[in-house]
Amino acid sequence: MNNLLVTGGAGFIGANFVRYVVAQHPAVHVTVLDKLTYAGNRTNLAGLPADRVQLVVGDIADAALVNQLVAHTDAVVNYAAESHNDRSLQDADPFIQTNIVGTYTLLQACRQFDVRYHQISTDEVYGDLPLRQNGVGAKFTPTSRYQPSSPYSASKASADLLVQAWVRSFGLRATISNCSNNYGPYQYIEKFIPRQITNILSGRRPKLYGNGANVRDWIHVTDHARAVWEILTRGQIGVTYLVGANGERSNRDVLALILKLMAQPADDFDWVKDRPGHDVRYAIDASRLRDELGWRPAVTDFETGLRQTIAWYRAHPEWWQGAKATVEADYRRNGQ
Ligand code: NAD
Ligand code: TDX
Repeated sequence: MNNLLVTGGAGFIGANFVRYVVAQHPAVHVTVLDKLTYAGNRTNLAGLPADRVQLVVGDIADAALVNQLVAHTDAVVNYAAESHNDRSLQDADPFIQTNIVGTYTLLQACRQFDVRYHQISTDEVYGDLPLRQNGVGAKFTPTSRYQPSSPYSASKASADLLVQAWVRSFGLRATISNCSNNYGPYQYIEKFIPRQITNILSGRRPKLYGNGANVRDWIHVTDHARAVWEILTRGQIGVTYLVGANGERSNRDVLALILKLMAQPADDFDWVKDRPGHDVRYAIDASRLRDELGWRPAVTDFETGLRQTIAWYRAHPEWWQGAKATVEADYRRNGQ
């Protein structure tokens, strides 16, 4: 596996994966195919050696371009997606086009050239879980039922089903990983954690949806990157791996920690309109990944990971300041 095609590699999780591969696997050359949408940023790949990483700006739904690139690669890892639930509620079109038609285009190319394929997916395809009662609650497993709630998660679920069908009907050598919420450097500032950090850094008040009780299962993005590498190189074809690090926290608790770490008063935030159809709780059972591939998260202390993430946004104002006013104006129009 010397030549990798990483689609969406100029986005948050994809860029962290590319950085991981360059640092840990010196024999591998990475071609990034990225459309550079509002969420893609070529500076996410800045400083990487030009002889190891090449960025091709283009669309995963462009069959001619995709075929040309896939013909010369050993494996494709597909991170490219429209990734934000709130946007999908405003306009689902790009989600259908990129997440479904784009995935289909990649699958057809990998089928034609017999190339190994890995689909990056989300725990959101399984819908949500009720809040824990007295600390007890179910988790998603690889056999959980698909019941997505939003246009975004429905488009990701659709893509997963296409991958499963291409494995079964055409013998495509593919795997899928469904990961929980990622945090870390290079995450676009529309997302919960970087939005609150950059709100504080720019003199705005953090915003909490609904009653803040919704639970997300946080994993550091570098642990996700290592999990994907293990699955890509040692995973069983046709199998789905769930990726998570036992990081369940309510949004209220995450915000409280951000406020504490940034030395702000505990009540210095606004309650805003809830997200329609807001998933209540996600939780991942990653036993298969742990037992079969021996994966373990390295960042097990959320407070340490969050402190480092805050430090990164503080140290890189030039990375986020240009987009901040527009992102917040869009949210304000929506009552959020
Ligand atoms: P992101 O929005 O930060 O990055 C997405 C990248 O894909 C951007 O660089 C964008 O330019 C690119 N892209 C979009 N449409 C494209 C197209 N048609 N052709 C080529 N490139 C295109 O998203 P992210 O948070 O890094 O998520 C990456 C993947 O991981 C997505 O598939 C997402 O569903 C999945 N995922 C995300 C999380 C999370 O917590 N963020 C959790 C689980 C799974
Ligand atoms: O300002 C906010 N206030 C707030 O309370 C924002 C932006 C979000 N929230 C809440 C909504 C969610 O309960 O925080 C939680 C996290 O929100 P997002 O960052 O939008 O993430 P989520 O909807 O959970 O989806 C994320 O994880 C799964 C990624 O964006 C998806 O791409 C991934 O599939």
